[in-house]
Amino acid sequence: MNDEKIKAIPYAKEELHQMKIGWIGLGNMGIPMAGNLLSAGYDVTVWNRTPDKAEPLLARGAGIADKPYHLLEQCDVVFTMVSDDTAVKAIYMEADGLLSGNARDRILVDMSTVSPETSRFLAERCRQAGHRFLDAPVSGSVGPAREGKLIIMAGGEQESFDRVRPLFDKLGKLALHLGPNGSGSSAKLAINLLLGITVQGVAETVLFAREMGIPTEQMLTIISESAVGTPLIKGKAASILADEFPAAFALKHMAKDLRLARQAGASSPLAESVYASYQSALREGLGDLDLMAILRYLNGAKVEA
Ligand code: NA7
Repeated sequence: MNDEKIKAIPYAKEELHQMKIGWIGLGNMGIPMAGNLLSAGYDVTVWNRTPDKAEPLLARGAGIADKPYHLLEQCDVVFTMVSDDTAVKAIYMEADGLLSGNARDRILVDMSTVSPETSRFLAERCRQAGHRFLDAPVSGSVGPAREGKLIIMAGGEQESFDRVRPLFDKLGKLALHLGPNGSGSSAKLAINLLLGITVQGVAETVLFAREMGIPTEQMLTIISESAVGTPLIKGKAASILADEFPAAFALKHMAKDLRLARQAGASSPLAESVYASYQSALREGLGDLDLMAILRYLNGAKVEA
């Protein structure tokens, strides 16, 4: 690898805004995140499989590339924020993919939630192509993404992390370097195991209380004010009361994360239990709703039993 060229990537404070940023993946998370980099004054160019989704960002001054590898040629740092392992591998490895062009010495940052194995695979392919790679998935859904308050868990070389850090600071309230490639993805699977368990725990508690005649609104207040009350539960209360679950974090993504955690070796009683229920909810067509719709699935399962 040509280290001189890598050192030439501008990262001195006054030069940061000269860095050209590429952003791939304009879903629920990608749009507000790329938007925060634009708001911070960065030069951002985007690519999305469905180009129409770029329009709100183009209206705010973003550029658009017609192929992922063109984006890499134009940019110093390229972020990906897409659905899953298949999507991110396609974006890196396909004919028009990031690694198919002639660019060298870039920093590629995958913020999607994928398996640690996929992160290590992409890191190695990037290394072979003369680039550096960070796996840097996030904890937090659309609200924190909009507010720039995500938690970013990164794996890869410390030096790459340090260079990208000012950008992470625009996307999140906390960015942690956890170790070599794959560490970020591993930490993400662990925190999302807790998220899946917590959300199912709230759903089970509300349903149990309802069965005993306790009104849901009051039960949610009790939970929120108790020792286990969290911003998550407060944030989901309106949705539970309305029985409407527009996706802040889609249930299909939680089902994927629990599957990946299981593949990575999570086999505890709770991990097995939530894995099974989110997969069943997915099969019942609840995947595009918010993960809190696990309540609807559990309620249905209770009625059927
Ligand atoms: P969304 O809102 O479902 O958005 C998914 C994005 O991934 C969107 O830009 C998709 O493009 C893109 N995508 C999906 N499959 C592909 C393939 N095969 N090729 C290229 N692009 C693809 O997800 P979120 O923003 O909520 O979540 C993103 C990640 O954060 C995910 O890993 C979560 O678990 C956490 P489209 O617009 O459909 O063309």
